[in-house]
This record gives sequence, structure tokens and C-alpha cells, in this order.
Amino acid sequence: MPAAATQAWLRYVRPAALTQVLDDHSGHVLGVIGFGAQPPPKRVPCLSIDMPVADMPDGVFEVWAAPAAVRVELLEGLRVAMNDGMLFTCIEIGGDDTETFEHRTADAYRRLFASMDALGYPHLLRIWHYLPHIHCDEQGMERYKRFSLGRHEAFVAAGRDIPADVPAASAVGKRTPGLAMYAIAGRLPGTPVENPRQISAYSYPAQYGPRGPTFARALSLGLHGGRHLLISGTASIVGHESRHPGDIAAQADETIRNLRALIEESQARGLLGADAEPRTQLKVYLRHADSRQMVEAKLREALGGIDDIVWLQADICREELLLEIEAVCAA
Ligand code: 3EB
Repeated sequence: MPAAATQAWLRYVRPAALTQVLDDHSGHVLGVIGFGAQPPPKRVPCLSIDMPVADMPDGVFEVWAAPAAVRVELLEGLRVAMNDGMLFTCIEIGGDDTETFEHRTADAYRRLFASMDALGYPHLLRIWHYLPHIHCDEQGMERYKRFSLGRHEAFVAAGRDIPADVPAASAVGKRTPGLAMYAIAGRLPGTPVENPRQISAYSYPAQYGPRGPTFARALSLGLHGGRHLLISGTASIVGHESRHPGDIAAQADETIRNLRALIEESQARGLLGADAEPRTQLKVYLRHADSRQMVEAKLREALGGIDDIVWLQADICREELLLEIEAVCAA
């Protein structure tokens, strides 16, 4: 085991450094996600998401690696990497437009849950969804709402307990065809953390769709000898309502208050060391890339311990929202 890989399980890597990082962690890489960049063909789960990275024209790679050695299997058409504690997989669904996203999403989740159950990692911990043209109308319902409906159906069909066994999640739009998802599942469950400033997403009123989004605001894990907090995509929402439509600066402030609330709630419950600011890695989705510098100044002022910020340009799942921020925190 190379020494570097014990320090963090998530790294953001520039294209020029990828080969070296993969070599350094050989046998320990769970998966590689390229944003605006194509991962090299590897045995491990890989995905390329055609999404602009604001300050890196060559794109960036998100590399998940772990201290325990990884093995890879193919199941349900998915390439799955596993070690003692966790499973990692990527799912891509092509651009066949005859089926609605409700069915495509339910099918993707059915394959995911079937693989998890067969391999013995029944707890979905973290999932990312990149939906093409997230706002488009599909037979009278917005695609994101159809997606939420199909996801809820899949959780019920697979016998998952809502809300006890729901993952942290992100869901944003991309501009090219194909649904892309990647996920981390565990042998053991995480501890869900909700935000006292917000209604839980799975309890949203019906105006956001016939079924609410099935995710926890954050999930706390004991892992690699420390506490980790996986924070879902977080936006300028208080209660269930979007705040500050059209005002990116005020949305950034509100989103930061929500991130702080999740960190403080976790610390108060003993789920993230309370004596120091956590080390934090952030992914920021901006509807308009030109707001990056202003948002970055606010983040650096409000949060100590920032190790990485990756800036992606994406549509956020409510049309009035201008940014969404996800985070991985380590005590
Ligand atoms: C929200 O809080 C903003 O549907 O999986 C953030 C993270 C959002 C995940 C999802 C949606 C999702 O409702 C949107």
C-alpha cells in the first residue's frame, strides 16, 4: 500500500497527473470519473461526464481510492469495484428517447440494488446523478420530476427503508445525451443527518413532483480510522422553498448557511470531531460559470479547512437555483 493513499480516499487530479496517481494507488482504486475529460481504459469503474470545468479547460478527474485492496466484477452489466467495506460502480444509460426518465431511472436503480444485494453491500451511501436536459418536458412532467418518481419506485421495489436507508445524493443537469450515475455502497449503513433549516427532501410537498427526491441531506460514516461526512448537493433552499431567485450572491450565502448547519448538526451529534474545522473537499455546480470568483471568496471566508474546490457548470434541478454545492468532510 503506497503511503499517499492512506491520507484521503478522494482526490481531484489534473489530466497530466492521472497516470502517476493511478500507478501510485494501483490495486486500490475504486473508480475514476472524468469531468470534461476522458479516463483512460482501466479495469476499474470509469465514467466520463461531458461537463465544463470552470477554471480547468482540460477537465479534472475525481479518483476514489481506498486503503484496502480492491477487486472488480461485472454484474447486471455494471463494472463493480469492491474492498472489505465498500462497493463502487458507474452506470450509463444511453440516449434512447422513446422511454421516459421514470422508467430509465427505475431500471438503472434496479440493476444497482440487485448488484449491491448479490455482492453483500446492501446500504447505498452516496450517489451522483447527471441528467441530460434536466428541465425538459416529458409527457407533461419535467424530466427531473419523472426521475424522482422512478427513483422512489425503485427504492420501494428493492425493499429499501425510506428514510432510514437513503443515501446522500447529487442531481444536476448536463447538456449532452445519456444519464450518468455513480455510487458508493457499504456493508454497513451510514448515519443520516438532516438539516434543521430544511424540510427533508423525501418529505417535500407535491409541488416538486408526485414523489419527493429520495436522499438524505448528509451521511456520516466511520471509515479509514476516522469520521467522514458526505454532504449531498446543497442549494439555497429553506424549509422546502427556493430562496433569493436570480440573486447568486444571496444564494451562495444561504447555501453556505445550509452547509454550516449540516456540519454543526453532525458535530453536535458526535458524528464529526467537534474540536476543529473538518478538512473539506467541495464540488460546486454553477448555472453560470462567471460567478465563480465571487462564490469562491465567500466559501473561503466561511469555511476553514478547504482542501479542494472543483467548479462545474451545470443546470440545477430547480430553474430558479443558480448553484448547488456538495462536500466530503473529514474530522
Ligand atoms: C434540493 O435540496 C436541491 O434529487 O438527488 C440536491 C441534491 C438536489 C440531490 C436529488 C436534488 C438531489 O432539493 C436539489
